[in-house]
Amino acid sequence: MRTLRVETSRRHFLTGASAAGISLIASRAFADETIDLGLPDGVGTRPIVKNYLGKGPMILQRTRPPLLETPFEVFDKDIITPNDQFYVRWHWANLPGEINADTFRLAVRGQVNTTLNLSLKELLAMPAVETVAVNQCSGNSRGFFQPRVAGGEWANGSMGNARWTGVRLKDVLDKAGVKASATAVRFNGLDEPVVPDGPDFMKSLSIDHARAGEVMIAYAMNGEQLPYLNGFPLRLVVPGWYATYWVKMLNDIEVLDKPDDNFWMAKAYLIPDTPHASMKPGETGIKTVPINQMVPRSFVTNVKNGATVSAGSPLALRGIAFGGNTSVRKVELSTDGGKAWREAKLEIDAGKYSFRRWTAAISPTKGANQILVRCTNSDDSAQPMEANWNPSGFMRNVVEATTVTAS
Ligand SMILES: Nc1nc2c(c(=O)[nH]1)N[C@H]1C(S)=C(S)[C@@H](COP(=O)(O)O)O[C@H]1N2
Ligand SMILES: [Mo]
Repeated sequence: MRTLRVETSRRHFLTGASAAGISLIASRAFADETIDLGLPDGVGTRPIVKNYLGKGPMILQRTRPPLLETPFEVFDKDIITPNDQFYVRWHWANLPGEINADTFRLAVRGQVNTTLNLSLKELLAMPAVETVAVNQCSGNSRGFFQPRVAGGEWANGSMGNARWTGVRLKDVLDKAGVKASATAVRFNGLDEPVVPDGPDFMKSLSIDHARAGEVMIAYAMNGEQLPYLNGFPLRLVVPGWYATYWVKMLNDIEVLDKPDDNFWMAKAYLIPDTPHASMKPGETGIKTVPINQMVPRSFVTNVKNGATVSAGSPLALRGIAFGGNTSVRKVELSTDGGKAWREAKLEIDAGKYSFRRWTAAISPTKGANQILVRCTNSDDSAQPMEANWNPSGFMRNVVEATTVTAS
C-alpha cells in the first residue's frame, strides 16, 4: 500500500501562464496524425496529440478547456487505464499555473464543529483506503446520439478505470465534526471560470452519501500521484456515480444546511426522470433530476467494427464490461440480432466498480456478422436494445453492435 510515490514536496509546474500556456503546449504537441471516431454524419475526425501536459497519445477534442479522449484500443490492453492515457475533461480553462504541494491546503468548513485546513502530509497520515473504480463522463459516447445534441462530441473513450488511493471522505468529515444541521456537502477545486460572472465548477452530494464510507478523497491513481490534468493533488472519487461528481484539484469542502442551488447542481447535469433518462426530441413538461448513478455497459475491444475475419474458423473475442453502480452479473453475446444470447466468460474481479474483462468465441459465417454484447449488473439492470435520447447526450448505454465480414 505504501509503495506509491506521492511526494508532498513536489510541485506541479506548467510552462508559461496557465491558460495561454495550455494552448501553446497544445499547438506544440500537435501531430499530423488524425483519427476517425466513426461518429454519425462523418464528423468524427480529430487530431491525435502525443505529448500534451504529460499525456501519451490522446484524441484531442478541445484545447480550451482541455478535453482529451482515450483511444479505444487502450481498453483492450488491460482493465486498468494507464494514467498517461486516461481521458481529461475540464469545464473552465482557468487552471493554476503552479500547484505547490507543500503549501496546498484542503479546507473543510461550513456546518462543522471545527474548520480544518489539511495539508497533504496530514491527509497522508490518515488511514489509507484503495478502490478500483470506473470514472466515466456523463456524456461518454455523446457523439453517437441521433438526432445530434450539443456538447463534447465524445466517442466511447471518455471513461477509464483506475486504482484510487486516498482517505475516506467520511473520516475527514468526522475529523471536522459534522453538525446535525448538515444536509449536503459541496466540493470545489482550484480551477476557475474564464469570465468574471461564469459559475465556478462545484458539485455536491447528500450528507448521507458523503458519510456512507465509499466516497474517497484520492491522492493517488494507479500507484502514482494524480496527473495534473486528472486533478493533482486531490480529487473526489465517487464509486458508481458519473464523473461530474469526481471533483478535481479539490481544495474546498463545504458542509451545507440547505440543498445546493449552484449552477452545476441546479441547472446543469440534469436528466429526464424517466427510464434510461430517455425522452423524445422536443418533448416538454418532463421532470428532471440531477444525474447520479451509472448504468451497465459492455464493449468488444479486440475487433473493430468493419473488420474482415476468416469464415469457418472460430473468432476469439474479448472486451470489457462494467455494472455501473454495482458489479457485473453477466455478459452475453448474440449473433442473431438479439434472439439468442450466450454467456461470455468473466475474468478477474477487481472490485464491483471496476471494468471486468470478458472473453468468448464465435463462429462467423460467410458475409456480414453482427456481434451484440450486453451486460447485466447485480441489480438485474441490463443494457437496453434501443438507444436512449436526451438533449444533453447523457447516459448512453445501448447494447453495442460490432459488424465483421467473414470471407
Ligand atoms: N475541478 C473540476 N473537477 C471536475 C471537472 C471540472 O471541470 N473541474 N469536471 C468533471 C467532469 S464533468 C468529468 S467528466 C471528470 C473528468 O475527470 P478526468 O479529467 O480525470 O478524466 O472530472 C470532473 N471533475
Ligand atoms: Mo463529464
